[in-house]
Amino acid sequence: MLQDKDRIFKNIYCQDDWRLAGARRRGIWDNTKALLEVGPDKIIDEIKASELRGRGGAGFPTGMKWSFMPKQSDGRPSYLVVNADESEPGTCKDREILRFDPHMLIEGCLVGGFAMRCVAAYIYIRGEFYQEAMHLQAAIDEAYDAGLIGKNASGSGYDFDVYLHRGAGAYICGEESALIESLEGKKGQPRLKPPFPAAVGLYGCPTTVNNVETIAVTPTILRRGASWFAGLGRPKNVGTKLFCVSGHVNKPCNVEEEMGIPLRELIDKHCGGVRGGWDNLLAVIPGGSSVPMLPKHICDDILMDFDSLRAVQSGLGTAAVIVMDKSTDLIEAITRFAHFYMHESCGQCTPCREGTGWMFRIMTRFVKGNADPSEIDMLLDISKQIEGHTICALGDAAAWPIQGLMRHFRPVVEERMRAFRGRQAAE
Ligand code: L3W
Ligand code: SF4
Repeated sequence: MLQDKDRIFKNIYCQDDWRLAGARRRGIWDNTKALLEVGPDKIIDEIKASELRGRGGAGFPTGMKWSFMPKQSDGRPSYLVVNADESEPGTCKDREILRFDPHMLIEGCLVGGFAMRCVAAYIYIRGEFYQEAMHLQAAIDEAYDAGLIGKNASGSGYDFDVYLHRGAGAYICGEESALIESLEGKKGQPRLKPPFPAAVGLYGCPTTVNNVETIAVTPTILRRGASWFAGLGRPKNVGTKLFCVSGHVNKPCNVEEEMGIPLRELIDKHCGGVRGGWDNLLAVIPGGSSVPMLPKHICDDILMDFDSLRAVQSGLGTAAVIVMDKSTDLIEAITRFAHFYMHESCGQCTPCREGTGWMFRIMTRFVKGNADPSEIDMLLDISKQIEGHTICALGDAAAWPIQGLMRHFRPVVEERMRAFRGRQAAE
């Protein structure tokens, strides 16, 4: 279990003031100039050495991503874009940073922006996050007034602006290239990659898109050293992580823990255990709605990190842990997700646009049991036709929860169909 001395996020429950005075008490903006004095390349080397992986869902190595940005300008400015469009069902970790510790993010923007030679950071915040946007804007204003950002930011001799942009409630705008389109004032639809944003991003300029949590942890890593961060967790899965635990636990919570904590320890120590006890557990979705669920026997000793969860055909995703006890209708739960992805598909790719609706319609019949068992294979076939055949990961995200349900709970689905036929025969 993570010790208090290793906690990066000290105000996720707003025990202290979120404004500048409170932030300074927690060590934020403490001699930021010294962090920058080592120069951009050393900062990127340090972030590489820390082995930090992106906290938005994909786990891409942050230092490597930063190193893709041009070292010499070809006349185009470079930008940092922060993805604060937190919309993944089950996920509410960035929200706590935005409303209760916004200066952590702003200081991270300065450090990351400086390392990548960016002129500005654009923070794209989910439209529904009204209070968060108000807090963040107030904190940005405080940082300008105190000379921490803007001209000669923090006395570094470097000019750096931070802009806040509010989204309008589309999940797809959390996909980095759709987010860039939306920032540019266009309809939020993902772009084909490559080119990746580091080559052609916002307004056609070199851009890095990072998640809120990723950017927020970087000043602490620089202050405490890459080896401290890399020493927490497990090889290639290091550091601390914010977990959001919801569903059938006694005390749902957001908590910072060491990467690689056993799922059972996370639930028992921080959430008061599963409702009705561990034996009442049916399944867990370990990383937000986009990753496949895991049945109890895998949950018994699974570790919460990128590689452990990938090894069991799931993923850490956004570390949004959705706990489902034996009272859960898993078919209905996954059908609810299917509806979500159908609704949020931007409609550009035929497999996603048509397939998400098709899968949802089949799943609604599966909820009742009004289907033939052979349709399970047809549904899986449709999911395979979507997976990997679309412009962005939303198609995969729609396919995986259904595949996870059938991988682990196919007999439950078949039994529902048998029961339906039995009822019909009796009528
Ligand atoms: C340069 C290359 N850059 C990859 C960059 C790429 C991006 C990052 C990761 O999806 C997942 C998704 C959701 N040269 C590069 C390169 N990059 N190769 O690395 O890229 P990628 O494509 O692996 O992932 P992604 O499209 O960013 C993210 C899953 O996360 N997810 C949902 C997340 C939702 C939220 C939210 O609500 N806040 O984060 C949960 O599981 O399904 O699989 O920057 O440019 N060769
Ligand atoms: Fe749009 Fe779906 Fe294609 Fe993504 S996969 S670009 S959401 S249609």
